[in-house]
Amino acid sequence: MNTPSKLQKWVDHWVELCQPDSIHWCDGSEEENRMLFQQMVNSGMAVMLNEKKRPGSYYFQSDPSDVARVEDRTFICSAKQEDAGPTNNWLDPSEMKKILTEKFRGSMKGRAMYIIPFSMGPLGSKISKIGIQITDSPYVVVNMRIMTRMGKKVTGLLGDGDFIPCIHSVGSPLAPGQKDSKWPCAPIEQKYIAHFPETNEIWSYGSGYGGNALLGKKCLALRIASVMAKREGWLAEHMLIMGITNPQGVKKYFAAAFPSACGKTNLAMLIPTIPGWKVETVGDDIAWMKFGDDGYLYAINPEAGFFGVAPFTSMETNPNAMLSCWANSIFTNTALTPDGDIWWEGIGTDIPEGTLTWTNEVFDKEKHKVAAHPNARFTTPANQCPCIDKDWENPKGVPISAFIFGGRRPGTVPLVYQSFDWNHGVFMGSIVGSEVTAAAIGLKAGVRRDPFAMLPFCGYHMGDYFGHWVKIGSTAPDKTHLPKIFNVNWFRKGADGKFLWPGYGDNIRVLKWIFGRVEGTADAIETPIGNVPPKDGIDITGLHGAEANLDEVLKVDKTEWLNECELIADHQALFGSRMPEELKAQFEKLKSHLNK
Ligand code: TSX
Ligand code: MN
Repeated sequence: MNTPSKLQKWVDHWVELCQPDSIHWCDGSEEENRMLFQQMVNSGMAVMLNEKKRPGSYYFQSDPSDVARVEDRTFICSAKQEDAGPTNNWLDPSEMKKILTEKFRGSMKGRAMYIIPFSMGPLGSKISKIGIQITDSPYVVVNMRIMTRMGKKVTGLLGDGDFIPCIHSVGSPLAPGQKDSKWPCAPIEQKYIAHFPETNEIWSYGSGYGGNALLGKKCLALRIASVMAKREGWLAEHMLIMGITNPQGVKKYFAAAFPSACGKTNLAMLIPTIPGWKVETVGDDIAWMKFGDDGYLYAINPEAGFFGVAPFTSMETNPNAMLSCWANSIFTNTALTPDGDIWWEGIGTDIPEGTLTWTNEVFDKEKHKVAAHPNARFTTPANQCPCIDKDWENPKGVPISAFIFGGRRPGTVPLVYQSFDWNHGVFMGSIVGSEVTAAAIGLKAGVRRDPFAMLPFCGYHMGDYFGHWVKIGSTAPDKTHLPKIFNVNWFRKGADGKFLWPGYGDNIRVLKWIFGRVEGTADAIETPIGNVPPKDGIDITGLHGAEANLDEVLKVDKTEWLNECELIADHQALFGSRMPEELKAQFEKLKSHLNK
């Protein structure tokens, strides 16, 4: 085969620097996949799960120091620091490349280098992007095979065209004869997840876990893509995409952004509790959106799998996720049962005697708080999801009718409200956040803002990001076809500290009102913060006792919102002169509504 020259030159450079023992061009085949798993089983990195319980599936335990994304070690290396903004770590690009070149020098000694051609988005879609990841981790290869379209079919499509270069090493070279560790990685202070937004490059060193290492996901599809999207006039967002069909058979698509721990994957795969309604999944994490020729905004899911948090996923909370990972899946940092299956807290069954914890000890409830790490993950192919949407791989994407924002707010924020207009909706997205307890984050308790759920994932200044959203609204080809914007809060609590809303499948009742608003059939009441449903606007048939809570969960309390405004003022100040005038004006309008 004639290897494309741009690609070959780039690979040659990294081979010379990293000095791997061997080079493997990934073709994405079954045989290659089997060979890699076999190799990892032989080395002790992987455990093959029981073929009868979990066919084609494997279990991994990471190093205890390498269990999550490392935000402190994640950098946006734009030429100017102010372009990275106050919420990103920054280092001068040439400075970063100098540091990392020395880290990568000889970093793959004793290991194989894998070259992974991958497409984010359906092959050949105009919205898709091709990346090439170099890595020395076979675990990364098998995960990328599930999470992206990977291998020979991508190389063929690429030709000598442009690709987004992604270089990755676990940063743990082997001396001759040195025995490998089970999960090689570098110490925390030597990890670097570096993005070069002006040249579309990703350099990741020292971690083998999730978003640090599977570079197509957070690094490419969000941080780099967000910058490309701003340059090119589209949107790369941290959003699920769901199809929703009413009993008359009318179907709409919604995209929704939530900070972590709000149950985004659960919402993407929701099973409605009102008869006749159907929810189908296009994606659970990332949406890339462009205007179509008809003036509607079309979304694709750039991923091909789900990399979901395992704990508290069960047949009760998310049967579709449980059924997705029945086979051909990878489990990382869950617990391992004696009969060769996986287990985690909240899976819905008692922990079997003799289960191994994620730290590979026999579980002892006196000694271990949990058996699975709270950030344990399943990696599973999207096409195994029972509720996958028939258009989930449509290269055109699906037309989005509504954006939904939300967070975990025990007070102040009603169950659902709609923005007055586009810019007001952008303002709503910009103030998204979850209330956290001091213990949870080791910091000040209170509302932790995560605008558009993009704070850890935006590759440029968040003030400019808000400006980009304003511009998408003002330059839309047909403003009447823009998605309507909503905010939801499943987590409001009563004076007794109990959740006021049942959540989960009953969230369809809220989605039904949103559906009706988009269709122009549902009523709303204007409040200072936006349009809320009238009490009879939320269908609570079959929900006993819910009527009593409905007033409280829908309530907009002026005093609470005036307090909220003080927090919003601090939040807006963070973005300084890059805060768009349009959003400052929205804030003034909110305060004047509340003071009327
Ligand atoms: O995912 C959640 N969703 C969205 C579902 C489509 N969770 C779990 C969040 C952590 C990942 C929820 N938790 C939701 C929710 O809508 N709501 C709640 C809060 C809640 C928890 C338990 C109950 C009710 C609400 N149970 C009973 O009242 C019996
Ligand atoms: Mn995410």
